[in-house]
Amino acid sequence: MTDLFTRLVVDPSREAVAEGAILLRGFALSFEDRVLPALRSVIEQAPFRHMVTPGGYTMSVAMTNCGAAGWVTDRSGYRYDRHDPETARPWPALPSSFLDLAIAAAKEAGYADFRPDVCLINRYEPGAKLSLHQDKDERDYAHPIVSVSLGLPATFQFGGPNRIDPIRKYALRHGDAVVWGGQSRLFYHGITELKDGDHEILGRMRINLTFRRAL
Ligand SMILES: O=C(O)CCC(=O)C(=O)O
Ligand SMILES: [Mn+2]
Repeated sequence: MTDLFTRLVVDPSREAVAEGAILLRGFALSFEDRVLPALRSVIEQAPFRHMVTPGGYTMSVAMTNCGAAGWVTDRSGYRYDRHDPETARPWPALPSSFLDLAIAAAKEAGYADFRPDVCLINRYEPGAKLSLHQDKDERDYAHPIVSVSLGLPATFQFGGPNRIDPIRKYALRHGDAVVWGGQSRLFYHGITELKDGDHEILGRMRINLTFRRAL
């Protein structure tokens, strides 16, 4: 088994983002045939909704979840909830194709023990954005984040441990995966306003799957 540094040097589809963070170009493409139908089924059971932040701002990104719990926000704060607040039912289970993809991407990035228990699903329509933030509502930061891009391309911003740290930008396309953990687990990141376009499979949207070990 080669180490992360060796893989970066020999494979142009692997891009170092920060200490502990790597961009795996096209990694999800070989999972697409299983992941897209599973995604459709999850969305039927738990439709996208625009949630409200504690400050009263309605998010431009529409969200849903699958897994043992879902990330939610409302006027009372951010948290993981075992039930979908819209229906009071448990979130749909994590499809096996989602699990296989997340575990394989994490392993490729050097996190062989990662087993996600939740997946936050983000839908960006043209104009939607996600401001710089840290993923910090999970119980144990020893586990990485695995993020998969589908549909329209987007600009991913990745900074450092402080909001004011310098930011690097990456164009994320359909099938790309980004994994961050270790030293960069709590680094600030975000997505700039989505440009309009028409993706051959997903149309006028970008979908992002964010796998976490939350509970
Ligand atoms: O859409 C993305 O690529 C990033 C999503 C994200 O950072 C999040 O859901 O916390
Ligand atoms: Mn995030």
